[in-house]
Amino acid sequence: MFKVAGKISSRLDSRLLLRCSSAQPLAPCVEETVESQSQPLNNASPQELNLGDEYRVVYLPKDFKLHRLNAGPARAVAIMKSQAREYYRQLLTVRLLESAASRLYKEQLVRGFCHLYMGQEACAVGIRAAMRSNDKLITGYRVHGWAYMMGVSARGVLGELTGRRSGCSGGKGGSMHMYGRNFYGGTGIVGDQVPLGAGVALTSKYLQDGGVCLALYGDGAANQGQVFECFNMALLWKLPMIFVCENNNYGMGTSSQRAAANVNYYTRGDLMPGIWVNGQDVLAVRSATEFAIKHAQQEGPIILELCTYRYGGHSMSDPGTSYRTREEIQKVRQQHDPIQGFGALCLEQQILTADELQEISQMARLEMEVATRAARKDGEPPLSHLWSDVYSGVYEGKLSGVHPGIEA
Ligand SMILES: Cc1ncc(C[n+]2csc(CCOP(=O)(O)OP(=O)(O)O)c2C)c(N)n1
Ligand SMILES: [Mg+2]
Repeated sequence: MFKVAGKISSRLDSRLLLRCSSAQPLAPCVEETVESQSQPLNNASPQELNLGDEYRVVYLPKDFKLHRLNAGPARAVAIMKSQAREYYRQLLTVRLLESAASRLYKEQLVRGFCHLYMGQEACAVGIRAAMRSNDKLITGYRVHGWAYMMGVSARGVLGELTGRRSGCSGGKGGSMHMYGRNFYGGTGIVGDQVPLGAGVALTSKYLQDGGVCLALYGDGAANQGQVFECFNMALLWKLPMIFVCENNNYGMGTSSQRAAANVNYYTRGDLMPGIWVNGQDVLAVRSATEFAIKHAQQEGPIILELCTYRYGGHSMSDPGTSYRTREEIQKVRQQHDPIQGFGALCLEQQILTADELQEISQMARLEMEVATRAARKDGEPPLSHLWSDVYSGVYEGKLSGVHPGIEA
């Protein structure tokens, strides 16, 4: 239990501030240190921070980098105890979900492609924490964790992977085709989520629903022409859109250094503002997304580059060690892991106790065990469902060349 009273400026007691340990930059962008560019500490008002009774104010260890912006996201951020519990639970659950997916794949219960999100969890949890109920999101094929974050149950995700009727797409979508409320998936074609996201943002603008659309794409996808076309259209039409480049340093078997002439993805929108963010820090991602949502609504599109790292290969069929070293992966795991980092922060700031972290972990493990069991045992969709869900209406038996099937 902790309570702090008074104005934000007086709360910024040095005891509450975290400072970064200055790591030497190596190949992956997660190793970078950043010169200070952000706003002064007293830029955020208590109202804006929406403080509860129990909270800490944390000073983000790594600064943001700004492109075409005079001021950036708040670096002094408040976190309530209830939020800390939830973020830790979500970070762990997304990690455990992917471990379960990996196990099921190795048991050959998941067929086809399977792209895991391990290492990038803070991106999803931080963005989700900042999103409002009318904001929308679309991402690529690395989608399992995102489906969970957008309201699909662990059973719905794992059941979809194993082709069960209990899966979130009825067992017919598989690894890359998961959807939810305000969640547009799940797309297998590299980069195509960006124009689709621009369409979603255009719809929000047209309907004046007050929402913004976040379109997530990788550093590899960032080199596609369609992404630049969307930058242009979004700027021209002032779309309420956030382009989120999850820079995990690698495409499919290639490092970003070899594939891109400009690896500063946050600067690649030309006239469009952009922000570089430490994507391993859930609170930095939350702060940047809150800033970007306001910007997208009031001014128009903006780019967030989330500097992150994926532990696994590109997909389950890629060992992920032919284009990077095991030592590099190990180093990021040990020094920049988003879950360990957030857990350590909670302990250091006395937001949560070791027992509380342990309890959250046990609950998350239990949830995943139950979901995994269901994903192994739930029934498959019946044969009669083979031609349903192709069109939005019900056309079974009415289309030429389609014959009624065998009922289950
Ligand atoms: C249009 C298209 N081209 C190529 C592929 C094959 N492909 C799948 S993922 C990928 C690399 C994408 O890398 P990145 O955008 O960095 O995302 P990450 O896998 O790192 O999350 C490629 C080339 C594809 N699916 N679609
Ligand atoms: Mg990548």
